[in-house]
Amino acid sequence: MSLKRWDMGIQKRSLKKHTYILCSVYWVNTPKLVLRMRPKLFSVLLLFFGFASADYLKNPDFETPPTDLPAGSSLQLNLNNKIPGWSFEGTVLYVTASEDITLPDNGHAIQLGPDGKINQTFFASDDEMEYLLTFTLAAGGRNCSTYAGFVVSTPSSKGFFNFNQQYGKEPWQIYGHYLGFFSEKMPINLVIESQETQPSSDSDSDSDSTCWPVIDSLLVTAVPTWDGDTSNFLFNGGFEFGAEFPSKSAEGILLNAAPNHDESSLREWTVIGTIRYIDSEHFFVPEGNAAIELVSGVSSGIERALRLKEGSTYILEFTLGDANDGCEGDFMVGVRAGSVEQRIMIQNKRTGSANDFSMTFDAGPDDTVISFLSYSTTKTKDGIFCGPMVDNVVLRPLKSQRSGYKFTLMNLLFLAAIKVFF
Ligand SMILES: [Ca+2]
Ligand SMILES: [Ca+2]
Repeated sequence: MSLKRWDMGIQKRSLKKHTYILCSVYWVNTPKLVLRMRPKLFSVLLLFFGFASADYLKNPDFETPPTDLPAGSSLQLNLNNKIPGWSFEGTVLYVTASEDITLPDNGHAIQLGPDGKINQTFFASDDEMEYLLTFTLAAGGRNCSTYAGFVVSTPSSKGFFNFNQQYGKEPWQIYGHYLGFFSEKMPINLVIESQETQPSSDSDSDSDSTCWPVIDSLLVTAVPTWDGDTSNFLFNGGFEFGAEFPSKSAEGILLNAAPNHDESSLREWTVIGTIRYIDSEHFFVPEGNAAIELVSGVSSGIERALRLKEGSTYILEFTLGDANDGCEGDFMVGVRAGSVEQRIMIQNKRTGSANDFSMTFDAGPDDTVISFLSYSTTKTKDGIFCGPMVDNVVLRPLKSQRSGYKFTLMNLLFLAAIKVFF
């Protein structure tokens, strides 16, 4: 009999225009024994789960122009116009990339003026899924003293966004947003409505210098719910589940504060302040396809509370470093696990480097809070906020980890002995 290979049992489930793959790992010769994936292997395998976006939205990039549109680069729509796939109200303009409005893919987009609103109803899949949105928000002009924003809402969620010069060099930014938990082909009304921000008290701005927001390239992603994995008590500790990265995501995806871990586009983590969701294609990511960067200075971070067995000892392992994005200065990161807190100084080598850390703690009677907070405010030489990178956060019982490694080692020795003698 063969004792030489792992067999990967793969279940492939197809949804309407949506496919994801579930993987499980078995040792071929011990069919009743399902070996737990080690966290690193688990994180890598998440890449193959492929929670891909489907074509939930029609005309998500507005490249199918409104009907009855005369020539021009920035046109206010009226009752004679229809935006394919979308309904609109109030002041809505169809804009073309120009010197005043820069878009990542050039092309066209929608600008929401005063009381401007667009909406589209899309249909959820049969299965119970979490829905996330990625979109591009562009500054609607130049020399703006204030940036009006917009509210993105569904029946289950609401988020306000406005352009913030502190988070990127480009005159556009990509944001992620949690839409809700839907199933059974539910109709979901996605509404995007402008909202003017109050000028700061020391600003002499008038209404002419308010730039109204431009929206483009909406991407809806369905993420399967996850029942957990005992090799890591922190689901999504590798940050592989989150808003989908568009191809032009060289500055990552900005994630605003999320009120709790359920309503977060960084699945299962509460977001504090603003963080940047970064991909391995454009940033240094120690493991897998994604990590996070704490970018809004002091108190920017992530948090997760969970119930652990009182009196038991746990180990929290994690990776901290720099994302190789031109950030200057060293980082101070506060890591909390229950009653234990450490402040860790990270030397920023500015080349994309990382170190692994761990800390042990005993669980108390209440929910245990795991958090990573930035205790430093750092910027690039261009004045763009940046900060420490976090990845590969693993929480598990200290005893299980030790016994798990012994178990694996004993099995390997046993198998080696069989191979030698038979
Ligand atoms: Ca477009
Ligand atoms: Ca990762």
